[in-house]
Amino acid sequence: MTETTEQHETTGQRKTDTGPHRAPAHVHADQRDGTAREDDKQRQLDGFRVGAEGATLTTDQGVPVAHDDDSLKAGERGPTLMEDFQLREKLTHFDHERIPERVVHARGAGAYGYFELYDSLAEYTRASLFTKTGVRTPVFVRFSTVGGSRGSADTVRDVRGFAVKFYTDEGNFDLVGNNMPVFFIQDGMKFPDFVHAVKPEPHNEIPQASSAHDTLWDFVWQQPETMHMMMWLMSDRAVPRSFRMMQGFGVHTFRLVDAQGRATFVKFHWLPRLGVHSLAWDEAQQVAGADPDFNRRDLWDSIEAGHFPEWELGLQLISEDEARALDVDLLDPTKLVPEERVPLRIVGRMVLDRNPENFFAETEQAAFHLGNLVPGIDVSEDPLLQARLFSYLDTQLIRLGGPNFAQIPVNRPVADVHNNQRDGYHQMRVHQGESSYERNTVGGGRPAQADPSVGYDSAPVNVEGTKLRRRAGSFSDHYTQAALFWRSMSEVEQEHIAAAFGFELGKVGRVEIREGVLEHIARVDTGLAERVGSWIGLKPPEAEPVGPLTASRALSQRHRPGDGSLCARKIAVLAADGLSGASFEHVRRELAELGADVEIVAPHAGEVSSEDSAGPAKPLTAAHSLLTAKSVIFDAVLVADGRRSTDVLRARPDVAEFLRQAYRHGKAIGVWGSGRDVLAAARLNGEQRDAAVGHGAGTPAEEGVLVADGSAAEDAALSEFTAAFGAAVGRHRAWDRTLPAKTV
Ligand code: HDD
Repeated sequence: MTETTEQHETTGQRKTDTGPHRAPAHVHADQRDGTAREDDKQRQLDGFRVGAEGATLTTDQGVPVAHDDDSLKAGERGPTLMEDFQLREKLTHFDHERIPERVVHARGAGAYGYFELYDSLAEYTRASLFTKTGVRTPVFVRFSTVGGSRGSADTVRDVRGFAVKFYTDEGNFDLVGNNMPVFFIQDGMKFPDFVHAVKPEPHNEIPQASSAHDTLWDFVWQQPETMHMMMWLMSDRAVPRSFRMMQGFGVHTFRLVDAQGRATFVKFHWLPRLGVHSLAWDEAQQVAGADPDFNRRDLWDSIEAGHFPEWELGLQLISEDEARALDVDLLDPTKLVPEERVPLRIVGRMVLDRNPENFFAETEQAAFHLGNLVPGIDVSEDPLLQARLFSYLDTQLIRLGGPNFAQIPVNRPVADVHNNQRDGYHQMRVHQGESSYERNTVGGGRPAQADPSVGYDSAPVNVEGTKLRRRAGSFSDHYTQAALFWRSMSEVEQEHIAAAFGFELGKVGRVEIREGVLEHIARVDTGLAERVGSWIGLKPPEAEPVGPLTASRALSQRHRPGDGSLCARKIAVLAADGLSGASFEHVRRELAELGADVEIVAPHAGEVSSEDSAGPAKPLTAAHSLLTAKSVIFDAVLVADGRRSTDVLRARPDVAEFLRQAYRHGKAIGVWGSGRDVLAAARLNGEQRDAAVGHGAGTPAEEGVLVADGSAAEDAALSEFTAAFGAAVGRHRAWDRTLPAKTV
């Protein structure tokens, strides 16, 4: 233990908490010009960070260990002695190294950063985080899947958790949301049922991290309030390309409360700078095998590379009067308020600029709680939200082993903590003084209750009613918004939704469940039910269409393309010995300048020989062989020029498959010089490709397929090609190319 840690642990939350400051490793100097607040959390964590530089191995008691390879035995070949305290301590610690995984959202990845307010909401709330413009409030964010175990794959079809902990100067505020704006159920009473239904089935614990099984769809059949959320779950939103490319939503309606106690309903939205982008379902399934850590790795790598993920925070602010005029009940978490009806007010941005240093200590031990509220922010009467207020604190008690988990470094507020909550497992603070109760005279009346002007106060909401167990009548329409979502989708998105229903119901064994769900789908849209029915061999029943027939453009991912930048997009360059080094370097440099991560994939990893017109040139390095790199882990593919290289590539079936797969998944494909021959040999789409090859530099032969003519030796032509290719990658996919009518 370092001196700093020792000092920290005995001084608790006093000002000495903020140990020696170390600049976050990956934050550029010019991005550190905010107020000091941004660094408060990192300074606090510094006091807990322990490095091993120059250290000697010791026991937990600090006793130096000189021999760590053998246990203490009675004779060289004799039994191990009970008195071997080194062995016992080592094994005991190891035996207890696991804590229960989260009962939902077990698999996740987190990062630190800051939230910066640029539009004050002082007219609505007294929360300092939403009133002091320019201030950077530190945050820790954890993204997650919901159903899978801690070791499950990232790219499964699922909702993604989007939990943000704001370390404000008034205490921690947690916004524990998802990447979808609605939820499966309306009342927390059904949460354990829903989770039991979606998790692996109890008799054989199959399937892992998948909703495609009987019990989940049985639940859907029996509980049609799920229908709106099931539309989202069957959509591309459930297979995000990257955590950096997801929207986030607080889901419930909350309240902002001003100093006079006036409350305004609020819904929180996070908008990714890179736009909202997804994987193709076929691709997502393959990535789960090729790189189960795909989303986690992407988050980590982009932060390490300095491409800091960024979101804007948008709020829908709704007064009590406006709420009454809406045609949805704001307390129903299966409903959203279309942005066309209540536009977003963009108030700030969140940037994630630092990876945790230890997964267990920080990400695994992070404890979020919907009830972590700060003055000026309050909950609503949404019955799902109300149940959550109980569940989060409760679950942390078992998961983190006692009531002192708020003292774990990642969970500690940067605001001072003083109260009379004492003792319990793992108390880290040494409280001084004789009193541990409030009100007291023995301890000088301290800690004293805060002045009402700074203390937390609930919104003075009028509540009265008769005790009853009943669902509000205003919650009863389960189909209109599901239909709104369907009608708002582009042709490609609709195609994916229909196929997803077909896939999931196709995995359901009981025909009565398929039929029951198809009836619900028919009530959403008969055309959709026809398409799903054709996948599962059932004729859908007749159903009246729900009305009114409206659409919300804002619900379609197509309307959120993002800024088109290539931040940490992964591009594979197919090449073999003899590639044209100069043109490769030219293309690589220009794409890297746009932020892309360009890697050579060759028949073998390691050194690849290169040539230019004068003969052999400086060898290049292949990051992957064709064995370790599948097309699915890249965003786009290029085939490099170089006759010797392309002669090898065009004869290889794995290269053809690489290109065909990228093509099927709508990815940008670019070839220059003799790379054209490899594209032709791959016959991406039957014979069609042969005819298409032969356009000028940067001219798309087809959407997202770019071919540079000749040897593309002239720099200008190659730059034109690279720019056009970069733009295609920035558009994420040529999705229309993948529509069934357009593929053979
Ligand atoms: Fe929950 C974890 C989001 C409904 C009970 N939830 C959890 C996490 C997220 C959400 C992002 C992971 C936090 C982390 O990264 O550690 N949950 C939601 C959203 C919901 C929702 C957006 C609906 C709008 N949850 C919900 C209900 C209940 C819970 C109705 C129970 C009544 N959720 C939990 C939990 C978890 C949890 C059991 C598991 C681990 C944890 O809390 O810390 O308490």
